[in-house]
Amino acid sequence: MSGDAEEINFDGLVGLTHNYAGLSEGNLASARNSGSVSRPRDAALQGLAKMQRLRALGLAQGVLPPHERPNISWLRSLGFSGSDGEVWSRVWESEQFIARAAAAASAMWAANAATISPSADCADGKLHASVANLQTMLHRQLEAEQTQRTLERLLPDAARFVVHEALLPHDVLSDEGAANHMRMTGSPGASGVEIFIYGRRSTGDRKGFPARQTEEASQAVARRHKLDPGRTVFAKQASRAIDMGAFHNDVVAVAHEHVLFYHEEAFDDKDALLAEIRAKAAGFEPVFVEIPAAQVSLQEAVSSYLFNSQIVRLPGATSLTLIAPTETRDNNKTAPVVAEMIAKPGAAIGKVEYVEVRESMRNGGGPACLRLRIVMTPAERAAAAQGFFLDDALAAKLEAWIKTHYREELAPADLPDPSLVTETQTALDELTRILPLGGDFYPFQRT
Ligand code: SUG
Repeated sequence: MSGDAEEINFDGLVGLTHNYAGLSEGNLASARNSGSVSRPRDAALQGLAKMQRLRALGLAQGVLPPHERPNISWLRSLGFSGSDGEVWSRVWESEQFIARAAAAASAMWAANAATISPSADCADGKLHASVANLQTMLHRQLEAEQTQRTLERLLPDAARFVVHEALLPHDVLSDEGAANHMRMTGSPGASGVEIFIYGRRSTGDRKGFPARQTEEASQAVARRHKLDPGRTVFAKQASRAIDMGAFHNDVVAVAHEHVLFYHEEAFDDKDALLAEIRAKAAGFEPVFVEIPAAQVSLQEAVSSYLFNSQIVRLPGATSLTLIAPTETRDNNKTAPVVAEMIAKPGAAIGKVEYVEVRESMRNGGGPACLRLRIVMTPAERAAAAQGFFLDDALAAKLEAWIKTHYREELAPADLPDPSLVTETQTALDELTRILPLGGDFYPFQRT
């Protein structure tokens, strides 16, 4: 396979209704900040600044659009009627939980949009994407349909790309996308070992916080992507990690190229997992960078989001770079651990860059949650819709668009305001002319 393939991060642009509604049981930050005043404009600018920072470091970067929120077409399907503004006012009068779900800007966490398998791993030589059903949380399940449209716009060439619909949204097939999927490889374009981490099998008998990924869903995605069973690994996340607030695997582990960076207590049977990765790795020697619980407890891993970092290889670099949240730098347990790790001679991860994504962090979304990784060969990159790749001109347009349309603050009491509907629709309509989305991308444009 092509040695020139490149992993491209596609970040979700933070939506105009970014707010703290406490919608995600088991996500401690979401619960803690429930009811706080959010700052949508800062949130979107922080996300854009992270994308630009990675570009400045020499990496390719893409962007994915927010979804239509408030989600008026969904509310109409529940029987609310009248003008769009009236629909929005009426749902708040009788169904506040549903109203909050309809306002969530959670599509920003693109790591949950889909699971991606590069063409080098798939038996038919195509790049496969499976939209995640996100069925555990009502506000997140609403994302699947629009994500499908986005990925079909981004990856339009059926001869090269397969975009699979979300699995049937049921408890047994619960799927949260790339947040529970890792890939290890000698170089991005070579075939790799795909690692699926699930929290339970079937409906399970778990007490505790919800396990959002089932083994059945992971197996189905691997089958659909035509992965080689000899290069595919399935492993269970430690239940204790979930109960301590690691609602996705990417809160306690992240992999890039030959390196797996993880917390000692992330997995149910760590030794079996590492042995299977070693046995299935062909053409490269896996490196396991484990952070012991004695140095960073699970609780500190969750509050600092150390493992919700991106790992990247900067052009020409011999070691990898950790793109970590500033919360990791400001935590007196994790900051020295990172400093020590990168200072070791011959360290696999030899550099750290801290990024500020505070508004997203306060809902449990760190740097790694905000991006969907897609490994593309040069031919695939050329076949993808070019308007989703960030350059300075697009970044300037997006920045101006955010500054024009986003509210500075959004308090819980502001959400029922019917002018929020007009405001968001006006902004999103304009966005469909900045990104290659077209005049029928959002449901409100089709009615
Ligand atoms: O699904 N938070 C998201 C955070 C997703 C983080 N993604 C990854 N780990 N990859 C979630 O729990 C909170 C919304 C609110 O409470 O308003 C929320 O949906």
